Amino acid sequence: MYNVAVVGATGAVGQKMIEVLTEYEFPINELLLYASARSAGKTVNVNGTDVVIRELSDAIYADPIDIALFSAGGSLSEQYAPRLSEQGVIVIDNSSAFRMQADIPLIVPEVNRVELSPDKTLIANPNCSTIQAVVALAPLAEVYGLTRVAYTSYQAVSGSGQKGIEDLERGARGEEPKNYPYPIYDNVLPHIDVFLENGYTKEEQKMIEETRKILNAPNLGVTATCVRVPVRNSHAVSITVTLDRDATLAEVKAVLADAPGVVLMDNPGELVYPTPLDANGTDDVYVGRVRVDESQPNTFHLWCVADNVRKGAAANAVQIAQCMIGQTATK
Ligand code: A2P
Ligand code: 11C
Repeated sequence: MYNVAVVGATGAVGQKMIEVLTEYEFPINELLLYASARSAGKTVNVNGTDVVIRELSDAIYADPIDIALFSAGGSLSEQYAPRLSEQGVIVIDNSSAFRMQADIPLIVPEVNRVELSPDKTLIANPNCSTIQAVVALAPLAEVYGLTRVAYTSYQAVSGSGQKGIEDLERGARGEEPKNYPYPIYDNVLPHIDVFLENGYTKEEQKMIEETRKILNAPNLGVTATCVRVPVRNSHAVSITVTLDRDATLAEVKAVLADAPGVVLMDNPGELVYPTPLDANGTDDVYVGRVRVDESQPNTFHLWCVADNVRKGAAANAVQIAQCMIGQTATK
């Protein structure tokens, strides 16, 4: 049994972490919840027990924590996670603060859990749109090798946390947005996170770099266009993938049907393809619309959908924790 901390326990992802820990019956001795001074002293009912929220401060270093799940933003992770991990706490960080550091594992259990080791106690949880895409790509990478990947994402407002959801609701009431620069209601925005000098957004750059790191393919050609859509929850990613070796459509579908964490939902004749509403509340990655890209050799299109707050964040973090304590990752 472990003492488990959730840092950012009142946030969209933090709350889902608590829910997933309970649902997966994670072996918890004591659950310690941290948030800002605004929330300190409030209680959260977990499995019938009221847990008091603590204010995040240096006092955390003296608290009896075995495993800490961080989702309170990158700067707080930078401030607290390294020292806790040096003290031997297993820290799983949902921010982008450490993801691209060479000595820090960036883990999606279905793909690269072998990179976990007991002495690396600070572990990064990837970006939500990257997680679902690599779950679909990894089995193809293993069997055929990948030459090039092009993503276009359709990302739900819950990816921006509560303030994204509120902007969608504001728009539905005819009010102006407060979080996004333009209305998200009745609209789509080709803009997630800040713009970089090369014209990409930071979200696009994250998808590119994190894909290469997780698939252990530093030279893989990857490009991305990330788009915010007026959907409350669950991201979709359209993937165009060029394989190193020849494959038929039937072979590609068979590999995906067998892949861990993937549910193939692909029967256009019966109008079977995944949508965000299918993925909500689940931890699988749904793949459909698998077809040959007739414009280029050895290239396939995939449409993949997953719950960005669960598999894209909270559930993936808890699954990493399960791997670290030697449990089989649950779904
Ligand atoms: P709080 O609710 O007290 O502000 P989200 O990503 O959904 O916006 O959630 C952010 C999470 O990070 C919340 O739990 C929030 O707590 C927490 N948080 C924000 N700022 C701080 C801070 N300065 N110290 C501790 N936790 C913080
Ligand atoms: C979004 N993917 O949908 C983002 C949210 O690096 O963990 C998660 C950002 C991150 O806006």
